[in-house]
Amino acid sequence: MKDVVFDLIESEKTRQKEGLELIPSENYVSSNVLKAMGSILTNKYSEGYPSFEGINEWDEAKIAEKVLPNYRYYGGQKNVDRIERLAIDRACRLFHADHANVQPHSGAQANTAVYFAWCEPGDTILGMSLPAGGHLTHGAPVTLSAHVYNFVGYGVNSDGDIDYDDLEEKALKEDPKIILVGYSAFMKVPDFKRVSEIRDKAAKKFGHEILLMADMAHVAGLIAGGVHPNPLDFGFDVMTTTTHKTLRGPRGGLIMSKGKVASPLKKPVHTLENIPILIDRAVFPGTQGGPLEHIIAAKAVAFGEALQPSFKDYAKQIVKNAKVLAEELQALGFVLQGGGTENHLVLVDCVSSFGFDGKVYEKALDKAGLTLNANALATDKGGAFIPSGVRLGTPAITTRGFKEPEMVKLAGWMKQVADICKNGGSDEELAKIREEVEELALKFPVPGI
Ligand code: DSN
Repeated sequence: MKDVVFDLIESEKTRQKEGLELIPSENYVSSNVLKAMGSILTNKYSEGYPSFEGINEWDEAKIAEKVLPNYRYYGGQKNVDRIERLAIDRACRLFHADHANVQPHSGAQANTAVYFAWCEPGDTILGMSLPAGGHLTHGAPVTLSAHVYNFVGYGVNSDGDIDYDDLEEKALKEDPKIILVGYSAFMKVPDFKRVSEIRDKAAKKFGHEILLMADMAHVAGLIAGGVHPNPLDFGFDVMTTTTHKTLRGPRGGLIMSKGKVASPLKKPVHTLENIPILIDRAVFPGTQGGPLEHIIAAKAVAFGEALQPSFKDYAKQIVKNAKVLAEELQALGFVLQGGGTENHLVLVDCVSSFGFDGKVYEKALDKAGLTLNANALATDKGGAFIPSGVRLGTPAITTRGFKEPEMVKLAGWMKQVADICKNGGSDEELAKIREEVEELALKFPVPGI
């Protein structure tokens, strides 16, 4: 008997093919990534870790043929160990890290593990506040992170950039154990060097080590592709990310670190140098059980793809497309937070642009086959329920092969939808735009479908 779930998957395939995906945190994976995710590796338990011997050798053939010693709690690990080692080594190569933990099930799990590795309950963590563009797990009151740790938020200035003076003042006042840079709705390139200098100053003042952490979930693919600076090159100790956004891998998390790599079996001294082992112990057994080896295999495949020269072209095109889209929208009268973009993401201030909120615009765009999400702005009084803006980005459409001319078309449709909303237009008018969107979308296939 055919399960109705498969009918729904077919229907979702059609939605993905016929519409345009503009949510800046979404992407389309390759058929090889899909193949690894759907493999029999899901049958295997493998709590623990493969050996870290020979790390940084980057000798894939050797890893593939050698049976490695391991730190696992179940037998039958010979293939899983080699796959996980490949994922670790490729992640280290991509991001200039000394060590990588590829087991976090998500970005939220990755962040939780880092906090748990370095902090005691009640310790202070300095992070960008949610309304300013930070992530839920950076201390939003409804999350576990805020329940366990004392999060202090810094904000953005009127240009939409990090308010570095605010960050410095709080770092020197609040005695943080972690300083965290990362965001979900931010269109500037952070000054990692400046934050690193602030950390050093605060560490000197308070007389203890402070962990410098970057949550680069949104821009990891841009870093891998060489079009965004890498925090690990600027004195950061740890970088977390999801693997499914610009990085174009399976849905999951990843933690990269600088420091000494050693056996996770023995509890190390609590120093920054030992952060790789502290993190491994915090992921398993600290906060997770069995790793998802089918997802880890898909991560390895995606990292392999990101190491290819073509990925650099992809990353470059994401940013080029976002810049053209931002310019076109501005030329059509859209007000953008930050006055444009330096990465993959654009934040439209709908209230200032058209006088209606982001939810109204999101719903109308959806009817026209354009998917994005309503988003609060830094200055928003309405919060997450009546957001003034919408957030959109170019990673997914760039994967489909969209270039500058398609950005011009897209901006035009967005303007038409805004005008229809403003003039109280009908669903029929939106459906007409949808037909045009569909016609263009079908000319650019979605990988794996
Ligand atoms: N939910 C993600 C985003 O859309 O930005 C953040 O984890």
